[in-house]
Amino acid sequence: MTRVAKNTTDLLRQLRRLMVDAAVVDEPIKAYIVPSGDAHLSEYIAGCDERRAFITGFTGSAGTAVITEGQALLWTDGRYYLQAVEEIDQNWTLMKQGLVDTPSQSEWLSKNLPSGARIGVDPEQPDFAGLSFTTISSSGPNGAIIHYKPSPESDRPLSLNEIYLVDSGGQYLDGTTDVTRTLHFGTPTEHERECFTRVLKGQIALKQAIFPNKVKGNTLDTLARKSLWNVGLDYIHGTGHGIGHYLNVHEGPQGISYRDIPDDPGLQENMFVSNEPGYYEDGKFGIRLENIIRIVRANTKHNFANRGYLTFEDVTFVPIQQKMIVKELLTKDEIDYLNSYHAKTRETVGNYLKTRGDPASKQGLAWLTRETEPLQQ
Ligand SMILES: [Mn+2]
Repeated sequence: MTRVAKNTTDLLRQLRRLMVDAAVVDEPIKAYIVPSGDAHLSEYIAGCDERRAFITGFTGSAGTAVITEGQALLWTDGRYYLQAVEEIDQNWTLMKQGLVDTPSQSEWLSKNLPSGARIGVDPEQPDFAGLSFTTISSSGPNGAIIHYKPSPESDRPLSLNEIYLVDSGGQYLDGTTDVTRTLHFGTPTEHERECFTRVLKGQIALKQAIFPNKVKGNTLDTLARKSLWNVGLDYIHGTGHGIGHYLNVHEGPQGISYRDIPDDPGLQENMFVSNEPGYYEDGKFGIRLENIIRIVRANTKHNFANRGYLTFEDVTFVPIQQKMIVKELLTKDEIDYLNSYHAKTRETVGNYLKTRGDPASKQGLAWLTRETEPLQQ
């Protein structure tokens, strides 16, 4: 089979320009590594993951490219020496992996780069496959429409005087997400803050529930409403739905609702459900807070009838806006929960953002740090 080498002159020129572009990297990158594996480190990968083949022209299943300002090198093993020679153009140097004279990538980099030089690695492609449902992004009275879908006819500009609600989720190869946050960009009214705080108290009460194995979600629903009911408020949707794993974002049979779910088999370890109480005032605003929670074993002092006891752990980590909270309405236990939730959010999301050097991630990290400050008792 005769192969034709891919002309990579333009591609390399573009990549080298990006490696020093201040809008993309805050410090110039001296070497850029493009591995051939996908996000799962598989050797045989889908077309969309063929980044190394794209930049080098070499289509074999194993190989790593290293690009510096002046050189472009391809490491591959004995199975592919001949194929690589045919597929790479004159821009590339073949590094025959496995021969005694061939340095490893790290040996080559440490010998050829100045000390302290920055190296970039093509990020393992995120597993994002698409949205899990149409994003609900609603301002002011649109927020009171529980399944509001933005449209040119109903769109409203964001403002400093109205509550903003966003409910969004994605499909990832390793899971499905669904998260709602409610924010105010100006100064919320006392009433809006009280309603928000009561919704938050409901979300915390459900998250902290301890319950016997296989009780129906129906029996827990009241916990999420109690603080609203106390002052004569309520919401007319269920509190939690099951969620698929790279499947339907609403997936039964389990659920947490004031309505009876006839085929609910009862809540069991390792099921995932949403925890999303809300409050809506027609023509004015909508409030909803939604996390996905996982059912885990609880450590109880007793174990009546040997049923086993369960509780929930949070798997969604996004800050809860603190200006919306009336601290005096929270118990010490609720403040402790919120502070530990925010500490975990800062750690989990913050550590991820720190591994990325781009300006947007830096901005995100500064925002995250501000929004997860502990609430003083
Ligand atoms: Mn949901």
